[in-house]
Amino acid sequence: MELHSKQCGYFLGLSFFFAFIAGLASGAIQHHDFVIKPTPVNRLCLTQHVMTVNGQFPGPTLHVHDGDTLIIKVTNAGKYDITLHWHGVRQLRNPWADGPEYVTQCPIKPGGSYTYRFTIENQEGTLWWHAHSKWLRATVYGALLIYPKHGSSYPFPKPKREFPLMLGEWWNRDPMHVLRQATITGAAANVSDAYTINGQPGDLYPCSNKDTTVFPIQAGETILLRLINAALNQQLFFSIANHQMTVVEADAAYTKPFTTNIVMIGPGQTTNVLVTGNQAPGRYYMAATAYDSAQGVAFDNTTTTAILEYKSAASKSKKGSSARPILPQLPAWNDTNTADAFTAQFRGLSKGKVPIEIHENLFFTINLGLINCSGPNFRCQGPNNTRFTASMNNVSFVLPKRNSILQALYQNTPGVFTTDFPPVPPLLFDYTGNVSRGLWTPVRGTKLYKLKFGSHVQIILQNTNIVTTEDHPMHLHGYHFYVVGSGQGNFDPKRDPANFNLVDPPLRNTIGTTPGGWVAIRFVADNPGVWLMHCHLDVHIGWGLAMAFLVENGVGELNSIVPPPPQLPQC
Ligand SMILES: *[C@@H]1O[C@H](CO)[C@@H](O)[C@H](O)[C@H]1NC(C)=O
Ligand SMILES: *[C@@H]1O[C@H](CO)[C@@H](O)[C@H](O)[C@H]1NC(C)=O
Ligand SMILES: *[C@@H]1O[C@H](CO)[C@@H](O)[C@H](O)[C@H]1NC(C)=O
Ligand SMILES: *[C@@H]1O[C@H](CO)[C@@H](O)[C@H](O)[C@H]1NC(C)=O
Ligand SMILES: *[C@@H]1O[C@H](CO)[C@@H](O)[C@H](O)[C@H]1NC(C)=O
Ligand SMILES: *[C@@H]1O[C@H](CO)[C@@H](O)[C@H](O)[C@H]1NC(C)=O
Ligand SMILES: *[C@@H]1O[C@H](CO)[C@@H](O)[C@H](O)[C@H]1NC(C)=O
Ligand SMILES: [Cu+2]
Repeated sequence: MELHSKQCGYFLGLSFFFAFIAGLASGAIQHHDFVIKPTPVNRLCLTQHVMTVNGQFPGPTLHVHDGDTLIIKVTNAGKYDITLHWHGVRQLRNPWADGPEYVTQCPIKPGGSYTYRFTIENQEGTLWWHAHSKWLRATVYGALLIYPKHGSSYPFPKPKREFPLMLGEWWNRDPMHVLRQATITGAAANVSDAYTINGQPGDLYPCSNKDTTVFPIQAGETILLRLINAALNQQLFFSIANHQMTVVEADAAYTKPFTTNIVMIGPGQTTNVLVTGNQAPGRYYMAATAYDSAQGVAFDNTTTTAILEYKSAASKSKKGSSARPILPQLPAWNDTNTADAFTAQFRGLSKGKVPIEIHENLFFTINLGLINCSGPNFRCQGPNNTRFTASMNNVSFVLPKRNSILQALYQNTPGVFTTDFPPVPPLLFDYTGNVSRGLWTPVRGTKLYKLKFGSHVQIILQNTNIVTTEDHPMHLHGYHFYVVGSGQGNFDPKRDPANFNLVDPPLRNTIGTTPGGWVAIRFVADNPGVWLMHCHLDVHIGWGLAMAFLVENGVGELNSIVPPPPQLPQC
């Protein structure tokens, strides 16, 4: 085993499978200090102080190998409560490091700190980290790149160069103020002013030209782009002028390669693509714009660009002699057919086995909703004097305030949560048809669903036509899952399972529910803890589009939650 330059030291574990016992890891140990602080950032002709990690926007990229342990001390030198989430890291038996505020921990208060310790176990590829409190992740995010263990390699030829390509969303206001305004008014939040690629909006926006992100390529070589959708509220289409992309991995799981002109990527998802420099040397735009499936709802319809630049063309462009790069053709903002056709192409290359026998057959509706409003007018600015809400199985998720769910579970504190989340909708109705207005208002609660350790779980995520149908990118913490099927309309339990892919379904941690349709996922509940499942459009989480699983301990210490780390923040 060789020593990575960034690594402070390493231990040899007995073997990889016992790596996590008592914090002993088979990989290297990396220490990082993350200081959250307000930092001046200039975008779109305006300088704003936004929260960053270590003054960097986007935040630092973490480079690790499978098996490595990360010890990240987070100090909050900002003015807002904050937590960090390591999106897609399984955190086996270690929910204490997962991060969603009031779910697995109380937030880190201004002036406070908390050290996240976790080991990457049997995962490779592109993941990312982000704040998991309110809307702070608008600027507090970065890439988490997991390379294969030393001595092993990718299941495709090693690319000449690799780049994270993070899609983001930018407001000309403090995103926390945008959220606060929406919380007060009950209306949809203001849409963003720009999308970004690695923090830069690109040439199509004011005052952005000179900082447009450039990705270098040499004629004939193949590079790897690690796409991450870090936008708060928007699925995005991405394309590169004149260049095809070969998808090889998503959400840190390898896929059977397929070639495409267009990628659709939802918030929370990652997609690795290979790009070959097989066009006339020059400069080509890469661009991303909204895929929006909701009816009659405002969205940011702008386009962010970066430049794929052949090295032989770079010197010419510096002299200012080159023409404007050509733009790729992007689909229309409402092109659900293209979005769904892209997602349907994924096939897994994973070593694991799809659960066949199912112990927990769950059916969750994904609903928007409206609350009839009787308060003062300024609080009722949703459609027709209402406030927006959202729910799963008609329960709008409420975060506790006095404690985190995990701490309450560990300390046996009653009154923080209940375990009566319904396994099926409390009311049967024509989910994707014309839903009677009387069904649009959910109940509120902090309801969890209990799973026995090791149980085989299937969930049908059914989109509904309450207010509007819409593609919701659903993310499950602590797990990745097989996406075994999807379809239009209402799921039919008699007909649809016959078409499930139980041979080579993709493994994901975030999957969209096609507007007015359903998606079926399966996983083995082998990771005890409290694990949030939620829509990764932050505007919807705030409305309650979430639930959580309580996965019970198995037999013995090796199948149980590890003890909490020292200095866990208190509420
Ligand atoms: C921002 O949202 C408020 C309502 O919350 C609305 O009145 C206002 O027009 C919005 N501004 C923009 C620029 O969309
Ligand atoms: C984006 O939306 C604005 C406001 O609705 C509209 O004026 C503009 O034409 C749209 N732009 C594009 C490129 O669709
Ligand atoms: C997409 O929106 C345009 C208007 O912007 C409309 O003409 C078109 O029919 C819509 N397409 C679909 C598939 O809904
Ligand atoms: C608001 O009310 C109008 C008029 O009654 C109706 O046409 C519209 O569908 C309503 N909108 C919503 C979202 O309920
Ligand atoms: C939907 O149902 C409501 C009553 O529940 C009815 O007034 C309305 O006409 C229906 N709309 C359609 C398009 O069927
Ligand atoms: C809310 O108001 C609408 C009429 O605007 C009505 O159809 C619906 O039943 C009401 N919902 C509740 C929960 O009171
Ligand atoms: C949700 O629960 C409320 C309160 O019981 C009820 O009025 C409403 O019809 C339910 N809606 C659905 C979709 O189950
Ligand atoms: Cu959503």
